[in-house]
Amino acid sequence: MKLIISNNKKVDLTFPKVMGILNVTPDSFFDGGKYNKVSCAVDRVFYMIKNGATFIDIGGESTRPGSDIVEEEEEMDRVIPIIEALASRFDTIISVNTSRTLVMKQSLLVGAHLINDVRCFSEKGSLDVISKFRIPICLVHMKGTPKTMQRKPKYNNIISEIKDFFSEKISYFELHGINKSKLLLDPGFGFGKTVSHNYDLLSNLKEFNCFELPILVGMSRKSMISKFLNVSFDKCMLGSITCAVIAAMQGAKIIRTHDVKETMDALHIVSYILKKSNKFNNKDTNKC
Ligand code: 7PM
Repeated sequence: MKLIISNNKKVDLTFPKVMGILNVTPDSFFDGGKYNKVSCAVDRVFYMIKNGATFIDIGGESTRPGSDIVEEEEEMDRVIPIIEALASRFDTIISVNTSRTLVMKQSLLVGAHLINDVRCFSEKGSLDVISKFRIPICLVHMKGTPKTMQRKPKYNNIISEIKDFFSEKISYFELHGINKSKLLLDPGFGFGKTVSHNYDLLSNLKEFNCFELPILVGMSRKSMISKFLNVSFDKCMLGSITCAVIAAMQGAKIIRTHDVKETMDALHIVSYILKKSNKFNNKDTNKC
C-alpha cells in the first residue's frame, strides 16, 4: 500500500509508519506550551525525524475533551510560521490538524502536505481547498464536538456505526471530486468514546481494513490509557506503545504518537513479525 502525497513524494505503507505530534497550543494536556516558538518547534521536529518519524502532525487548536474554541487569527499565528520553517528545512510530510478553511489554505500555500481535520471538513469552503490542492486528507470519526463529546457517548454497535460513517464519507468525498486514493481513515480514539468504547474499537480495528485505505490511529497518552491504568498522562508511554502494537498488528498504517523513538522500536519488531507471517498486505480481510 502506497500513499501519494504529490508528484514527487510517495510513502510506502507496506509496514506501519510513525506520525510525530507537535502541539503548538499553549494548553495541551501533555506537551502544551513547550514548542510554540519557531526555533523550539524546529528542534523538536528535527529530533522526531532523526528518531524515525515519517509524518509530523501540527496542531494549533486543542481538541481534547472540554476544550474551548480558539480564534482563527490566533490559530493562524501559531501554526503558519512553524509550517513555513519546517517545510523549508525538512523533507518530512507535514500534516496540519485544523478544521478551518483559511488555516488549511494558508498551510498548503506555505508547504504543508496533508490535512487532518477531526471535524471532517465541515467548514464552508474546506472541500474546495482540498480538492484544488489535491492533497491527502485524514477522515476522523467523532461523535459530538470537542466541547461536548465526552458527555455520556452511546453506541449500539460502535464498529458498524463507524463503518457506516466511513462509507458515507468516502462516497461524499468521491462525489465531490476527491480521489479515494487521497483518503486516510481514523476511527477517532477519545472523540466521543468511553474508555470501554475505545477498547472495543482497538480490539476490532482490523474490521476497518475492508475499505482498503490506510488506517491512522491516535491513542498516545489519551485517557483510554491513563484512566484505565489509573496513572497520570506523563506515565502513559508504555501503555500507549502497547496500544500502538495492538493496532499495528491488525494492519494500522500510521501511528500518531508523542513518543517517536520508543514507538519506532516497537514498530520495527511488529514489521518483522508481519513480514514473517506474511500479514503486511491485509489480504486476509473481508469486504465491508
Ligand atoms: C482526546 C485526547 C481527544 C487528546 C483528542 C486528543 C487525534 C487527532 C487529536 C487522533 C487524528 C490532543 C488530542 N487526536 N487527529 N488529533 N487522530 N487524526 O492532543 O486520534 O488534544 S487531539
